[in-house]
Amino acid sequence: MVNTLGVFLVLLNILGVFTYYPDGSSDGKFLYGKFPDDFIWSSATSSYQIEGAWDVDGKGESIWDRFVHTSGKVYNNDTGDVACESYYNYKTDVQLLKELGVSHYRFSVSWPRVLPNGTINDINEKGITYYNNLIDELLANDIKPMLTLYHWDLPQKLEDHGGWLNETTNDHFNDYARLCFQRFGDRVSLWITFNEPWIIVRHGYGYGIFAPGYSDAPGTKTYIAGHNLLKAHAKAWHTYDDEFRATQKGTIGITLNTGWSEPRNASIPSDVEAAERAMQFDFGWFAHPIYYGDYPDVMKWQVGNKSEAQNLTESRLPKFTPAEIESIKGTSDFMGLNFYGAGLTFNDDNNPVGPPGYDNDKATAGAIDPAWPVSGSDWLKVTPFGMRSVLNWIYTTYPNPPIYVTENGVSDRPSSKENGISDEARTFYYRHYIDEMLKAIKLDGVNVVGYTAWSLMDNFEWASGYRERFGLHWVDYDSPNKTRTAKDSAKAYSKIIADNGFIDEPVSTTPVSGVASTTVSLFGIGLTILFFTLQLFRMTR
Ligand code: GBH
Repeated sequence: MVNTLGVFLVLLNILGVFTYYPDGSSDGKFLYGKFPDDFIWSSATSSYQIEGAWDVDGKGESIWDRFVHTSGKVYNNDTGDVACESYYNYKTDVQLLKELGVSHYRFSVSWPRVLPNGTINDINEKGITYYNNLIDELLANDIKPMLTLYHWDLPQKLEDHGGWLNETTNDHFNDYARLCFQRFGDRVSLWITFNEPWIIVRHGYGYGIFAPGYSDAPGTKTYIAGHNLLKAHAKAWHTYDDEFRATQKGTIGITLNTGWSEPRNASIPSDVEAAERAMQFDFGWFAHPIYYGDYPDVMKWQVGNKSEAQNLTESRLPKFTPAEIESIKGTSDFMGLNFYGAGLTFNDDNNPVGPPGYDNDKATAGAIDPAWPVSGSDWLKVTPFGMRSVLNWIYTTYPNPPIYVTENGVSDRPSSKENGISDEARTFYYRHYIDEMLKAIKLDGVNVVGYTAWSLMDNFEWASGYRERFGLHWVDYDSPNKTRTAKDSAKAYSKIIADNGFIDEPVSTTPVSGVASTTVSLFGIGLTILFFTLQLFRMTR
């Protein structure tokens, strides 16, 4: 039976109908086995999402403080003013990590907490002390810090001078980075410059749905901000490389996010081309300069042509000087990857209809398969196969960099604490995404060195406020200490860590879709035929 279905699905793949299986895996199987002995297990948070204490002990205002205090920007007008109050509860957080059994903790430093006006002229020692205490507490519990310098909370004072649209911000970032290397580098050896430049510029400068809230009508701000972020990243990398690496012996890289763009129909060449173009626009935009010095050709081509059609004399995509190309090339000791889910991609020359800009330049559109299990976030569908695909794409597109998965996780919107803690859907998600990562390592030879679950606990989910919960731990926002309670998924993740993988024993997981994941059933075949018919229907329309 298993083989019959397998052959059937392979045939469908050859026909190009779809390249993933009804259980959401890449090959219809669950792989048992262990991760490499030195594999790193971690969990993550970010400063603005958990710390609270937004105006305490000399902290300066950040662009997110300003944004959330502007009515109508965030769901329910929620703010991070208080959040999980990790500024006071950090010792509890460290105990949660210890309980999980992780070897690393990925957190971020709030730039305006240590430099209230963004510049080195005014150092807030109380802010430094907070991070020193956190780092010491981690080390005392045998957990290594993985420190992100910038997870979106730019000092508002720098925004007042143009923020990431003004190149002088790069120099301030470099000063801030150097200060962190000086003050924390004796105990921190894993550094991430920026978290998700793509989100920073697309959401913050293109659509205005994230701080600082610009809408990019002329289609230039997004690219200018991205250009500056890349140069700021390279600058900080060189500062570490020149001044600290020899003594501190750490590594420093960047974290990029991408979805996985699966061609909507693998037998339609324009779908295949569009999916690759989407990957280049989403991930290649930042990764290509870091590995090869410059933007991907397809981006230069698309933005150039579209700019010409607008009668502009120059492309809206800025150009690097030869010296900049040289200084950006090779500036990531590892690749940090934040991955959440896949989508089906096809060509769309007019997407979206409207003003020129990044999405119009990219000229692709996305769809989802209605069979994919949903999450608490509209943008996130449960698609484990995407993890293996994206890791393989990075492996083949770039010179086989060591990859840290720096975020992966799923949200829900439970109606009660009880429902929130019995989070089978999250357990399903983690088991299957981590298993696809295991396949990428074991079967495909991808150099994945670590994995980070987002998030250690429920927290302020940006424009979605507190409605969407991503935590392995439930946070009681109404309780005085913001009490954290382990969800079932925390226990499941702990077991994976303790086993360093999946031990071959009968496990029963309840897939969220209701389709049995490990038992191959007739229902699976029925579903497959349904997809097939749907695809045919789409092709003949
Ligand atoms: C990461 O962002 C962040 O690093 C982390 O802080 C965040 O909490 C986590 O993942 C979960 O979101 O595209 O219009 O639907 C991932 C990027 C940011 C993508 C929010 C989706 C929603 C707005 N996500 N975005 S929209």
